[in-house]
Parts: sequence; C-alpha cells; structure tokens
Amino acid sequence: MSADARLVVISNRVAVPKARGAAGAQGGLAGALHSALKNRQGLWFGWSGKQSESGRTGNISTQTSDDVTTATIDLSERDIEEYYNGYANSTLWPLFHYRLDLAKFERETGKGYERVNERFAELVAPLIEPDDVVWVHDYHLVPLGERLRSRGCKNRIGFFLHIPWPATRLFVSLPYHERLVRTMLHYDLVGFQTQEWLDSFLHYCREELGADVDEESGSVTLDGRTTIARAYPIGIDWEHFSKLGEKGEARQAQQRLMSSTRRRTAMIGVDRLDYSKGLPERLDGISRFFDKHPERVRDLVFVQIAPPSREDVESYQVIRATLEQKTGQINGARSEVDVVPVRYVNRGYTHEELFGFFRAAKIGLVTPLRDGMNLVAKEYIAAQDPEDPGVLILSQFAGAAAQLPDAVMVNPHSPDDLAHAIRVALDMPLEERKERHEKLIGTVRDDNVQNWTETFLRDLDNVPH
Ligand code: ADQ
Repeated sequence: MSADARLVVISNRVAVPKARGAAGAQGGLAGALHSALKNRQGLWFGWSGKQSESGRTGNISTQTSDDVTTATIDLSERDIEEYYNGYANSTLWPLFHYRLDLAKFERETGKGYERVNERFAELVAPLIEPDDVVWVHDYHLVPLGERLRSRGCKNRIGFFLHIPWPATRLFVSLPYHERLVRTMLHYDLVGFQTQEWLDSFLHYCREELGADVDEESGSVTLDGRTTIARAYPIGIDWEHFSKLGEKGEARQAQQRLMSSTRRRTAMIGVDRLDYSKGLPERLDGISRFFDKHPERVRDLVFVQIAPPSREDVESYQVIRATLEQKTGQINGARSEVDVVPVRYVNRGYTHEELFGFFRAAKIGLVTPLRDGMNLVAKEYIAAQDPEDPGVLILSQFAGAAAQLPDAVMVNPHSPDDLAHAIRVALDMPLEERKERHEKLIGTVRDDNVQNWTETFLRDLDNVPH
C-alpha cells in the first residue's frame, strides 16, 4: 500500500459528511470514520438506514462531499428485521456486552445476518480497486472479509471491533461461534479497543480453535493463514472537539445550564438510551446518595441526556420505561417546590451544545456496565476548563477505564459505590481536580482519533499479507 492508497471503509451505517452534527448522535463510530476518510479521498460504503420501497436492495446511491464519497444501499424490511434488529442487535450486541439474559438466539436471524453480509460483499466488491486498502467496522459485518475473499478480493483488509469481546466461557454460548470467528481469520489485521478484549479473543482462538497464537506479536495462525490481532484504543477528534468551546452555540448551552441550576452543582450523563450504559443502575446510585444525604438535594442536580436508539428492539423499549419510572420515583420522593433533583432529557444535541453542557457540569457520570471504549468520557474531559475542571466518575467496566485511571473509578453495579463517588466528586478540592484533570487531558489529547486511524492503517500496511 502506498501512503496515498485509497481507503475504502465499510460499516453498517454511513453518515453523510455534511450531517456532521447528526453523526455524533448516531454514535461514536460515525465521527471517527469521517475523520479517517477526510484526507484520503476515501469511499464509505454501507446501509443508508432506509428501507427499500421495492424490496430490492441492488441500487447503490453515491454522493461526494468534503472529499469523501459515500455509497449506500437500502435494505428490505426482512433484512432490517433479521440482520439489524435481529442478529446484530438482539444477539451479538447483548452477548458481547455480557448480557446473556437479553441475548436471543434464532436460526432465522443468523441466516439473515449471513445473507446481508453476502449482499454487502456482492455490491461493494466491484467498487474496490486493486490498490485500495479496505477497513471493515464492527459487529454487524464480522464475516464480510471472508465473503470478499471468496469473491477474489486480494486487497489488504482490516477489521475493527468497536464493542467488547466477551470472555470465552460466555462467548461459547453463541451457536456457531466457531464459524463466526473463523471468518475473522480472513482479515489481515483485527483490532480491539483494549488489551482485555484482545486477550479474550486470543484465548478463544487458542483454546477453542486450537490456533497457533503468539501473544507478543498478536499473530493467530490457523489452516496456514495468519491474522494479526492488536489493541487500538479509539479516541476523540481532539482538533475538532477541543475548539468547540469557542462557538457561540457552546457558550449559550453552557450558560443555559448554569443559569438554570443556579447555585447547585450540575452533574451530567450523556448516553444513547441503551442497557449497556448502566442508566437504571446510575439512578439507583443517585437515589442512594440522596437517601444518605437528603440535605444535599439543594447542592446537586443531575441532568441525564439520553436520546432513544434501536426503538424497534424490545429490550430498548423496556429500558426507556424503566428510566421514566425511576426518574419519577426520585423526583417524587425528593423534589421541593423550587428543587427537582433529576432532569431526564430524551433527545439528541449537537456536539457544540454537548460541549457547553459538559463544561457547565462539575461532575460527569459515565457508568456503563460494559462498553467497548466510551467516547463521552473523553469528550467530557476535553470540554473542561483547566483552571476549574469538573470530575469524571467512570465505570471500571468501560474500555476507557484502562486509559483514564485518574478518573474517580466506580463499580456501576453498586449503588453504595456510586453514592460514595458522587460525594467524593462533589467535595473534591480544586487542587486535586486540577491534578487529575492534567493527567486525563494528556491522554485524551494524545490518543486521539487521528492517531488511532494512522496507527491502525500503518499496521495494516505492514502486517504480513
Ligand atoms: P456508542 O455506544 O454510541 O459507540 P460512545 O463511545 O459513548 O458510545 O459514543 C457516543 C457518541 O454519541 C459520542 O460522540 C457522544 O457525544 C454522542 N452522543 C451521545 N448522546 C448524545 C446526545 N444526546 N446528543 C448528541 N450526541 C450524543 C460505540 C461503542 C463504544 C465506542 C464507540 C467508538 O459502543 O464503546 O467507544 O462505538 O468506537
């Protein structure tokens, strides 16, 4: 691969570049990939997010903007149900987030998943030139590399998993787990967010597949083919994000939150409405805090921003109802005529507005039960005033925890632990806040998304092929 080889990114969803604000609301992946493609006249292929009217999925719609060409296809109603809502989001997502209790194992959706991956391969293969470097993303498209190989694609192909990789004992609950992992060994390079997920993957390959694994180099050899597996912790677009504070929209948002909370400390949570993010457990921790310190209802207001996602999947409807109920309970028990302790907002905001809210909030609460990385934690740190920074409370089970040890670390399953962390954060002296922030900001600035893409693509260029 030459330095200017074209990059072809393939992911489930494609964010059209000009809809940058909306890209954030769709998840961390969209913003990260846009940055990777910007300077390489890249091609980004994936699902439009729309259902095809005719039931046919052969039409590719392309557009070029900001040096990035997007090529999208629509999917049929059945494809969306089986591949997206079904296998990807009702089987792989819960299982990979350690929620075996929510995982559904249906043969039909598994078939739909394979069918759509085959369809992706059939439609994208003719768009790939011999010198292109191909980068496939996330759990929706695990078998895609193998499907491309079966069509004669000899390019370098890398794969990055944005979510955790489960421990072997859990992963083997997946019917046909071996078939899925074997397809991954057709990539040249496979990336994970953390060393922990990487170790679980290597353990599986060695113990369950009998592959030849070299922990040092990350090489996995099976049936005469070698794949390199490594950890690449994703970061935020530091250049872009850290400048948002200069924008009027960010200042207004900051002002809006500050003036509405008056003398109380604002504590913020910003998450997609997803059971992996630990939202009910977070509210239980807040409730415990107020049980222990009822007088502090005048010191603290919690703002939870959580736009709905994957609303067609039942477990997501359940979590929404649970949150509404828990918010109502806390507010019912603790409100005064002039004080409401929890504000629960069910919508998305632009990154400018989020920056302003993060800066106004003196505590950032990021407490997923399991998370590949968690970019909100990094955005919260990036938005702080270095002279008067807020405190990040971070789950030990977020991928980000390995990189950000100077956050106040919590076990999100424990309401007592959460309540304690909130008290520590509320009372933390300025000196300590500054010390912690200085260390955190160094990591967030240096391990940014540009570094992430450069490192991954450089390795993809250099691994044996
Ligand atoms: P997500 O599960 O979506 O991403 P995260 O990493 O936190 O989680 O990224 C969320 C992004 O969406 C952030 O940029 C955030 O600002 C934005 N966002 C969240 N709520 C929003 C709101 N109300 N309005 C606007 N924007 C909002 C997946 C994995 C993660 C991994 C990323 C990137 O689950 O573990 O970190 O991919 O690899």
